Amino acid sequence: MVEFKRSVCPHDCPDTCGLLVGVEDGRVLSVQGDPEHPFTRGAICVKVNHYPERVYSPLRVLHPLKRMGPKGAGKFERISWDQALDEIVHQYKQIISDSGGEAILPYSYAGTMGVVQFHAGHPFFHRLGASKLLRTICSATAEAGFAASMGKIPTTDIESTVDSDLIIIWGSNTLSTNMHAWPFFLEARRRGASIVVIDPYGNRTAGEADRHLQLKPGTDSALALGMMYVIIKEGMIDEEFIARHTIGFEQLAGRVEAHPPPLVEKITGVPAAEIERLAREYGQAHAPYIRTGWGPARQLKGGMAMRTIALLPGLVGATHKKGGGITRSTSPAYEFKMSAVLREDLAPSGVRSINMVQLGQALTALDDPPIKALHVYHSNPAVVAPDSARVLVGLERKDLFIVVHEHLMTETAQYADFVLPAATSLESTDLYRSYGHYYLQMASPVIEPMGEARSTLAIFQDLASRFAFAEDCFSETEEEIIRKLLASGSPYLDGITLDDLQEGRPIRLNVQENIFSKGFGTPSGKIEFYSQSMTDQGLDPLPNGEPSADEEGQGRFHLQLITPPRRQFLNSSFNEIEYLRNQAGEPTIMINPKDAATRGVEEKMRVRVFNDRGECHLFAHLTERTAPGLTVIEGLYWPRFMPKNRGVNQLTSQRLTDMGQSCAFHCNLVEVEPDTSLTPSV
Ligand SMILES: Nc1nc2c(c(=O)[nH]1)N[C@H]1C(S)=C(S)[C@@H](COP(=O)(O)OP(=O)(O)OC[C@H]3O[C@@H](n4cnc5c(=O)[nH]c(N)nc54)[C@H](O)[C@@H]3O)O[C@H]1N2
Ligand SMILES: Nc1nc2c(c(=O)[nH]1)N[C@H]1C(S)=C(S)[C@@H](COP(=O)(O)OP(=O)(O)OC[C@H]3O[C@@H](n4cnc5c(=O)[nH]c(N)nc54)[C@H](O)[C@@H]3O)O[C@H]1N2
Ligand SMILES: [Mo]
Repeated sequence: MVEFKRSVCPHDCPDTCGLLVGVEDGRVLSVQGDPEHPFTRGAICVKVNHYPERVYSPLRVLHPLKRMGPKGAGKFERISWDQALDEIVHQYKQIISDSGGEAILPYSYAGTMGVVQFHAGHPFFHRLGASKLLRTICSATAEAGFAASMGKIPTTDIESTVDSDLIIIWGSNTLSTNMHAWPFFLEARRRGASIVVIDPYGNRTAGEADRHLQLKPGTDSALALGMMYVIIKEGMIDEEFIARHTIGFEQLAGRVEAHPPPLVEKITGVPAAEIERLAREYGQAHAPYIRTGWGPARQLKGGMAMRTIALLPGLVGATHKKGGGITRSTSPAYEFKMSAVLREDLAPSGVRSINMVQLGQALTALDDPPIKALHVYHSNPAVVAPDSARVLVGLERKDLFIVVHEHLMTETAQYADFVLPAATSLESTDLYRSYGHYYLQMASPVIEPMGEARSTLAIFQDLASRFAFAEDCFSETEEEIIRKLLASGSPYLDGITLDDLQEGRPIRLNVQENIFSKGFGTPSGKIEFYSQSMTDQGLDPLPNGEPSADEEGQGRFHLQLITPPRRQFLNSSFNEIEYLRNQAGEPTIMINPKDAATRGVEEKMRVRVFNDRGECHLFAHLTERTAPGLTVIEGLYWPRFMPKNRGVNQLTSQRLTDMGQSCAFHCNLVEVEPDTSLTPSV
């Protein structure tokens, strides 16, 4: 008989869905949404709907494997756990005695968002004295830019937006990447709100919106300043709110003077009349609301872009209007006692940090000591990290020892010396926060681990015991760790216990109806139009409308390229599912018909896309959904499913953004030409 068991989606997505998993005779038959989850309400995405095909994928790694052939050739033999861990420990000890602990680099990100497993390697690598990894690849810039204006605080509850009368979706493909927000926006629309999308291309969400402002990538700060110009000039500001809850209005108003809509049109490509119209709607709405995505921040000046967008609510008092406000992330409300889990105190003082965005550089150019061992888990850097050509040169180094824990035989795993089989979320215990809603949920295993798969925590505890590390953290169970996490004293977690969580249902945090009612998280406690902390970082204290630009190859490569997510994949995950690959279709580049015509490119033609960093091959899709001068590649296909085995991150750069040191994934210049090499398509 099929039994339905509660679980939680572990993937890196704001929605953190409640799941009901159909299990019979210890086998997962189906994965559905849990109708009792108040935010996700029984709906799940097409990806997780196909989860059984991931759990039982022919590419699933079921046993520890040791490399047999040359690096990257994908030839492995099955070995025992003891042999694998003994040999890894032997190598690490050798490297530490030859070159010091810093020659070892952990590389992990958000394969699972479970708080326990996500952080399970931190104490081990700190105790080992390994180089620290700065986990900046995704949200660090958005977070830092937003924090300069409003502080590092939780933001508007998406559920409250049903009372908004103007919803601006600013650089988020909500329908694909945060789909459970959409029903709340639709309810607001049913009650009279309009939905406006601000995005460089006509993504799925723009297709369903009332209006789409198609700005040039990297010009958000200018656009927001243009809106401020109209709001201030036409007297639509909330003076009382500004006096009580903000600082620096006079300086801001001075800066805004230089951004009249006709000038902003030249920078952004958005017609001045459209800027004026949106500014008036925003200034006059009863409860204007902004959903910011991560897109505006994936630019070289992305921190400034997010900071400027986050100042708009301050002009009109939107944060204190029911239904209004701004949502970036909800995660700052999950105030766990992280120090007990991270154990940074175990790290030797002064140990170096390496930014994960610059993996290519770290593996090929770093000295004193060079990286001798790379330990990858919860991430697929051969595909997701920028500047793949450099990353691959690094991974191919014969003197680099690589360990990869994975569910699947990914591109990265193929370079490993040892591949360790990882348990999925359906096979392990964890606690899940969300960055899109305010429900905390715990999941216990619903099936036994497949093959010899083990959880991240179990693997690191076994490695620690081989090093004879004696601290408590190397022997605690998931439940003990969760209990520690909850004991932070945070009012948001007040009253939530392990016992409650073990029942498996989502539990709402103690968030007040207006999340901003306690003020803002900046040094002044107010929204900072003028920011001293920006000055302290050597940055402009006021919003600055200069656009972001890829400086490499200007004048030679004439098309901008953005590389946003695709509905059927989650970053590089879900490529393993044939159904989703078929749904995604062949990898394509969207190009405006005008740009295609001048390059002799026709619909469905195979093209070479290139710049100084690298090249990849895709199929052209000629469409007005992208403006002249802009190309779009949606989704991270595994290189093995791309012509000539080259992924899109061949084209992106390791340069760091202005704030938070993240990656400018959407700030690239490329050229496109017909692919004259006649290899048949994949
Ligand atoms: N189906 C699916 N869902 C996902 C993911 C996935 O890969 N697939 N990824 C997950 C992860 S890890 C994350 S972080 C989130 C990301 O979710 P999003 O924020 O939706 O993704 P982004 O890549 O940041 O791109 C968002 C939008 O920003 C636009 N954009 C690019 N440059 C600019 C710019 O300069 N200004 C403006 N205004 N817009 C710009 C892009 O065209 C895109 O439509 O989604 C999560 N959900
Ligand atoms: N060009 C371009 N590149 C991008 C982006 C973009 O928009 N454009 N988006 C960026 C963003 S927002 C992000 S967040 C990063 C994401 O980068 P990653 O965090 O590396 O994301 P995934 O590609 O999903 O790879 C996660 C891997 O972890 C594995 N995994 C999942 N669960 C577990 C587990 O429990 N244990 C172990 N051991 N492994 C597990 C999965 O099988 C998968 O191979 O990519 C970035 N890269
Ligand atoms: Mo991300």
